[in-house]
Amino acid sequence: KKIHYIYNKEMECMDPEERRKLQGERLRKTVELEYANVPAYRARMDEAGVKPEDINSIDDIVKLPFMQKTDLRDNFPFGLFAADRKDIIRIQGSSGTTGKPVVAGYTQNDIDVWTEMVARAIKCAGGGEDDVIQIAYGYGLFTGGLGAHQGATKVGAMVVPMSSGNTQRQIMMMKELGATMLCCTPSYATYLAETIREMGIDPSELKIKSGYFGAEPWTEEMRQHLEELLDFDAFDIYGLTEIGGPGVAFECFEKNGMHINEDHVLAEIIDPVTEEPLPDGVPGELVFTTLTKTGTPMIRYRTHDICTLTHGTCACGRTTVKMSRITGRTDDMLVIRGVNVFPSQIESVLLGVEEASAHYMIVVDRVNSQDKLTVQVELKEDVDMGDVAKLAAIASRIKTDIKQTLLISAKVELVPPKTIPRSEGKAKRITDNRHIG
Ligand code: ADP
Ligand code: ZN
Ligand code: K
Repeated sequence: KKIHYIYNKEMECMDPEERRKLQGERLRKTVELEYANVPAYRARMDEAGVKPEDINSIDDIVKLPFMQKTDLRDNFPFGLFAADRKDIIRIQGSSGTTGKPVVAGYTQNDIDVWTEMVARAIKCAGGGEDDVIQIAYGYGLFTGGLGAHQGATKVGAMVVPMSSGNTQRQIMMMKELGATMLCCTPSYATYLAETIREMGIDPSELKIKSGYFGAEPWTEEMRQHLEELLDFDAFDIYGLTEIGGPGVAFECFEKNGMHINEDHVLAEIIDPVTEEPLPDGVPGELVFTTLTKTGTPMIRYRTHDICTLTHGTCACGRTTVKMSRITGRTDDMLVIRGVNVFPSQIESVLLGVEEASAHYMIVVDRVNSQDKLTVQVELKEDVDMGDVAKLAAIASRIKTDIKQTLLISAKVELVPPKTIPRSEGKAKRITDNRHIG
């Protein structure tokens, strides 16, 4: 049942030495562009005493300074753009650390590169002209919806841009239109699959053969559960807005790691403390350099995602390096329904609420395969716990503020003073009951 479809043999199955040469040339070009057009990074290169002329092969990458999410925030919104404003044709973004979203600008070239990366993934799972591909990722600033859409369009499939939500309608359309592939977050896929079963629909009544699921961590157990429910092949797909969105890496039928699109992005694994490169198989922080982006190129961008890399030729024929599933993060970012959430964002919302104390707890559960976010907020001593109407108004105000800042709904529970456990060391602000990783 394993069939190895390859969209771009030349690039995906390239001789590794030849690819390293190509990467070296593209790295040099990227660094030249960045040095010429992005003052913030030029300053950092000057400080490190490195010039574009010092970059003559990919081995020289270690000379270059790192970039971080804070660079995007500090230079928000356009400070890291390397292209002329008139050449930027799209903005995509994700939620960031201070309520300011992280945005990336795309030139036509960048959209084409991104589309190619997703097309490779879709083709790899058997997608093509005969397919009906249902996109149940959210459409909008979030890269999931449009990313999958562009790639599915590129391979010539009949695309059904459902966006996320409206579960009953999703299933009705899936059945009536004969969708053969599904793209969404793994938690939403599981919810859809479970609902399909609850509705008494047998997978044989559907035509779904495969799907790409990403934007949040998931496990091998979840894959097995999903594949049993829908009797199809479920694949992992990885990406991040800063590097170009979903499709940076994708699984093949071997289902043992995601192939990184190495002609477009260069991956490194480093020790997050010493910043030294780590060998294959040793878990560390994933660092990406874009090799072909012109809108917002990123150099040695620290993702905070933890995984391992494996080089070699895969049974599918690809020679591109594979990354393992993401097993954790080096910061306290939570990924809830595909949306990135930092506890500090919730804290800054609560700081603006007069009745709220500085004590809170973020609880994440998985109910019906969907992430549920609950924020427990301890009230100040002088709040009248008997005034039910007032409490309801406070809770609803906090809920609205969280939704506006984080773009995600949370349940808000107000608790009496002195009930959130105090800590003498590092405050424990998160209870994640999802057991992932
Ligand atoms: P995206 O639109 O791809 O979700 P974001 O910038 O919103 O991009 O989020 C990127 C982050 O989401 C990654 O750094 C990672 O933590 C998480 N992520 C994306 N895809 C996966 C995946 N397949 N497995 C685990 N985590 C993922
Ligand atoms: Zn493979
Ligand atoms: K995400």
